[in-house]
Amino acid sequence: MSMNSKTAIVTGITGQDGAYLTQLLLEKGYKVFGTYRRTSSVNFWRLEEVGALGHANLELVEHDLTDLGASIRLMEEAQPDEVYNLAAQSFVGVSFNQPITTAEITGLGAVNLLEAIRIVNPKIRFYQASTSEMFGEVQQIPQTEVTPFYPRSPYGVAKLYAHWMTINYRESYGIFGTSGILFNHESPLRGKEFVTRKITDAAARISLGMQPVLELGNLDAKRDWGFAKEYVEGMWRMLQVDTPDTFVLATNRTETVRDFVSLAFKAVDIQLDWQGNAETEHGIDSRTGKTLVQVNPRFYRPAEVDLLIGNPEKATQVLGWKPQTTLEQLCQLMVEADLQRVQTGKSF
Ligand code: NDP
Ligand code: GDR
Repeated sequence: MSMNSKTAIVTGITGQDGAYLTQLLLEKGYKVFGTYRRTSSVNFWRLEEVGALGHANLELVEHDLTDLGASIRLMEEAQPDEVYNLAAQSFVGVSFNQPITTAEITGLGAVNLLEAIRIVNPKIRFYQASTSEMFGEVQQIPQTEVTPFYPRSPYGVAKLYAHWMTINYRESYGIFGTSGILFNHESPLRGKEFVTRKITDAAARISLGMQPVLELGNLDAKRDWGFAKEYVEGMWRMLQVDTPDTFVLATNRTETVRDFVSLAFKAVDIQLDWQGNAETEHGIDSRTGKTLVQVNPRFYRPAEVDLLIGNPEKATQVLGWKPQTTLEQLCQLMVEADLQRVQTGKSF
């Protein structure tokens, strides 16, 4: 017997958040239509990792966010109560080289779904995956739901457009459009191009003698990093309250990329000493004197977001949501997962 007869669409089901949210919704008894885009080889390893692949209540549907007709048919076919729009060209670095694609997927893609909802059934509740990247250049800290936006990348600009369109559909058509402004959230399911997972994977490989050195870009960037599994719970809670709104999810703690590197190496018993600065900076193994981390300007971005730190007080008060996992615990669990993967020859 199902505990819940609700149906949800999750776009971007092959991504980090898509996997955790699907796991959560299935546990709650939802029927889930998970959308993925066609690729030459399937990409369901995260769904497999969370035990969702093959679940009787999970239907995988091929869908590209840039196709309005497909979005309308998706709503008609699934008849969902809730839509979680997690699909995006989500990598900030790439958005500088692919600004148009990013605008089409990350910006207009959300509007395709909103239009489909407006046409098929305006009662469908919609969650938009907004981002702390919309704050960009620091205007005030900690950032909250009322902090002015100043995005610093084509990704941030595209997300800001989708964010405002969600609010506009809420105000214009009474659609339950909610936007979660989520600060960075990480996990062992994070893609390896993002900095935390790049670091934990490298720490594991370096400690096992399988990689000589880790190359990174800006070590001074400060981020507010939380645990993804807790953040998808916040997304779900946002659609269970009576009124659509905007919520920040964050930990209210910020650390530099350099700090995260030190934590990850500590998790494999390597103490790093930092020497040099800017492009010459490098992290040295305090026992052997070997350089294990170095800066490569190839990973710098044309414009950077220097400092993010969010205040999740509204989410705590209205949704009862609070982050639980510390950065130390998060880093430790990511490093452990990567050590295990590397030792068992898994490449994801
Ligand atoms: P991922 O990069 O892990 O996942 C993105 C998903 O979008 C993937 O499933 C990807 O498919 C899919 N996708 C990309 N392009 C298209 C397209 N044209 N049509 C359909 N699907 C597409 O991101 P996360 O899970 O980390 O993040 C989820 C969402 O939350 C994203 O929108 C992200 O921008 C946003 N966000 C993330 C934060 C974070 O810290 N993780 C913080 C704030 C916001 P494929 O696997 O085929 O590439
Ligand atoms: P971000 O995440 O841009 O915050 O976007 P990312 O992990 O890519 O970068 C975080 C910070 O680390 C610096 N950095 C590097 N980044 C990467 N990827 N690779 C490097 O080698 C490297 N060296 C230093 C970056 O310059 C940056 O300052 C993520 C994504 O999940 C978005 O989709 C989401 O919206 C935001 O988080 C919140």
